[in-house]
Amino acid sequence: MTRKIKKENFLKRGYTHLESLLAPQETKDLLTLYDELLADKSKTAGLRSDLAGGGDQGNVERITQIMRPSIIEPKLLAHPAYSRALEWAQELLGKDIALDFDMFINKAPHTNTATPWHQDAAYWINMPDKRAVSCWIALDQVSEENGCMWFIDKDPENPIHPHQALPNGGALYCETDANDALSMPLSPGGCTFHDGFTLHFSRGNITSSQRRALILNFRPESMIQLQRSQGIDHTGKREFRNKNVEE
Ligand SMILES: O=C(O)CCC(=O)C(=O)O
Repeated sequence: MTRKIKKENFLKRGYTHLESLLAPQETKDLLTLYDELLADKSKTAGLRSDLAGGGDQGNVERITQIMRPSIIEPKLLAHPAYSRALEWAQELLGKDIALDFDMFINKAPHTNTATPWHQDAAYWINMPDKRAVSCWIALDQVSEENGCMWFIDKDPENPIHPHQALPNGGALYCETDANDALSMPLSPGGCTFHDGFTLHFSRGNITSSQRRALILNFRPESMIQLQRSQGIDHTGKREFRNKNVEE
C-alpha cells in the first residue's frame, strides 16, 4: 500500500497501519527504555495506573498505563519512533501537527482483560479543531490472543458516543456494534494510526508474554496550547470530558 493510499484510508475510515515504523534494533533500543520504566513503580508513581481499574489498591496491574513517560525519561524523545511518527502524523493531518502526549500501555501475561471499545476524543475537552491522530507502536508481536488493536470504520454521522468509566478509575467505554470490527496484528516495530473519533478496542492478553505498546498522540499545536491553558496536560485522572460534542 502506498503512502497516498494509507493517507486516503486514514481520512476515510479513521485508521491505517504500517508494517514497519521501526527497524528491529530501533525497537530493541526503545524496549530498553520502556522496560526500565515499566519495572520502576516509584519513578512512575503518579503517572501510572491500571486501565482495568483498581491498580492503586494493591492489586496486580492488568493493563498498565504510564502517561507522559518522556517526562520521566527524556531520552525517549530522541528515539526515531517520535520523529518518524510525527512525520507521518503531519502527512496525514497537516504541517501544524505536533506531539501532544505519549503513553505506555502494557498488558501483562495471562491477565485476559480487554481494553473496552471507546473513542479517544471522549477523554479530551471539546476542541474547535478536531484533527488528532494516535500512533500505536507495537513493541512485541501483537495478535488477537495478546491484545492487538481492533477498529471500526469512522462514522461521520455519529462523531461521539456517550461513554462511562469502568469502576475504580478504569478506562472509559461505550456501547457499540462490533460486528464489522477489524483486527490489526503487527510485528514488533509496526504501528497503527487512528483518528480521535475512531472506535477501537483490544482483547485481553491470554499468552505468557507481555504486550507492550508505545502510543504517541498528535494534534494541531494551537489545540495543544488551548488544552495547556486549561490545565490539561494528560497527567491527571481519567474523565469523560467531551460530552458536548453532539450539542
Ligand atoms: O493498548 C490498548 O489496549 C489500547 C490502546 C488505546 O486505547 C489507545 O491507544 O487509544
